[in-house]
Amino acid sequence: MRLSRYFLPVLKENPSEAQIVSHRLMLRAGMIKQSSAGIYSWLPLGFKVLRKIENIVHEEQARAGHHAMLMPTIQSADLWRESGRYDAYGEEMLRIKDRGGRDMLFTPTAEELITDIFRAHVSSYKDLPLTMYQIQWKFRDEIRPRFGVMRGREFLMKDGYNFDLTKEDALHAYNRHLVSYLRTYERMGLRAIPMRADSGPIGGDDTHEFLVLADTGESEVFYDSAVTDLTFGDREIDYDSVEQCAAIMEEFTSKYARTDETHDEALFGEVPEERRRTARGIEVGQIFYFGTKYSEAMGATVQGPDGKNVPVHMGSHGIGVSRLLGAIIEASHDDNGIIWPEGVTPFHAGIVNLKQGDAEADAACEALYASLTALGLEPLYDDRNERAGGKFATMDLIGLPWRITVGPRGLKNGVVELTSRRTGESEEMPPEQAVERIRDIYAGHKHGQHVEMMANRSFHTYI
Ligand code: 5CA
Repeated sequence: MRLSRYFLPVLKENPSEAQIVSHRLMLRAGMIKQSSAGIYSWLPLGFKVLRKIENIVHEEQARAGHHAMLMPTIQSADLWRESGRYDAYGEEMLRIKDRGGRDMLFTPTAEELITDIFRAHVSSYKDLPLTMYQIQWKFRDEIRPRFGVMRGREFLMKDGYNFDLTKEDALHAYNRHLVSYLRTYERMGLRAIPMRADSGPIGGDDTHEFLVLADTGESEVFYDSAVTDLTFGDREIDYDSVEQCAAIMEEFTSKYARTDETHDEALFGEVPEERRRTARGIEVGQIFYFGTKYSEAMGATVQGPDGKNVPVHMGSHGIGVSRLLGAIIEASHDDNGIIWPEGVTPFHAGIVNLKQGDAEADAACEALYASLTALGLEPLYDDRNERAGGKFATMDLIGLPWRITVGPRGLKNGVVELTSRRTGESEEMPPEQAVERIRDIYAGHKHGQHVEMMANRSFHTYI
């Protein structure tokens, strides 16, 4: 992409309505624009990152054996009356009437609709286990939408639902989700810690939230500092293996880590004092096992091996896809702007031309642009007629992890400059070498950036 042709409405001033850094930077970097309280348009740069995050979620869901699907945002109230949640959900649910006076609603979550699909089509235990998920917009009429995409009213969520014959099978599905979420967040450059939580309006006893530690987080959390040393890395695991998933679940959840809703002072007191931490966190996902709550209420049964009909055991599993942009920025920025982790960066590298119009500099930039593009990478070339300082400020603000700076002086010696956004370190090298370095960084990137780029094509060919 050439910046002169891109739509990147950056703001020089700090927007006064933004209280936290991620909201401020998303507005300043021209990623989002508020349309009404807690409802945002996604401008090209923000939308690109949103799609990258979605792609990682899709890939990791596929790896765990879950099936992608899509359900409507507007649903009939009737199903919600069956489960008893139409009244129970309260003011957060946006209720609508259609022209025939029928009660409709904008989905805040989709347990009822998926259970209705299940009961219409599945009647035997032989079709289990089954997990389906979607990435779809949700609406919750939050009392206090704030912090930009962090607590929106309209927000993008991955919601997945498992159907199993027995409680044991459903608990395996729960563990499998936990494992796949660990991997999902790490690919986004995040450390999200599973913490025992409260189930709220979804219901059930077993639930963990995934929290990214940040001072601006809305949740108060208590944990044993040993949990922050755990990483999933690029372990190969068999998601069908009950033992492997249970072992990872045990490894990541046996140490004390709880949100304030489930915090237990006495238990916390058993953690060695020097490892006891109280902090704030951003909830980027939550998994639930709620057994037969919905299947019993809505008659979702299967015939078991003994010929008897039994309600299926279920759970639901959410990832805050749009909230993740805010969480990643809270975890990765400096005074000059965003610092995107390689896994989610909107462009792989920026090219800054220090002297637009200089024949040699222009040609070198064009050559870099063509070489990176030919490798399947997406560069952002700042080809505007602007001062170098302004170009650097824009690149720093929008946070591309790598920048190649090209100027007549360097070119006289046959070199360009490669700069890391994270460390600020620069190195001079011939242009071909800079291209190779960027190629290697993304090829060697954790969990296979190559696979991710292939998926970009298959999932979102319309971009
Ligand atoms: N049905 C279940 C799981 S699919 C469910 O709705 N879970 S949830 O309520 O925990 O939401 C899942 C995730 O969506 C949360 O962990 C959070 O990351 C995100 N989320 C929830 N409310 C908002 C909001 N108002 N703005 C942005 N993200 C939100």
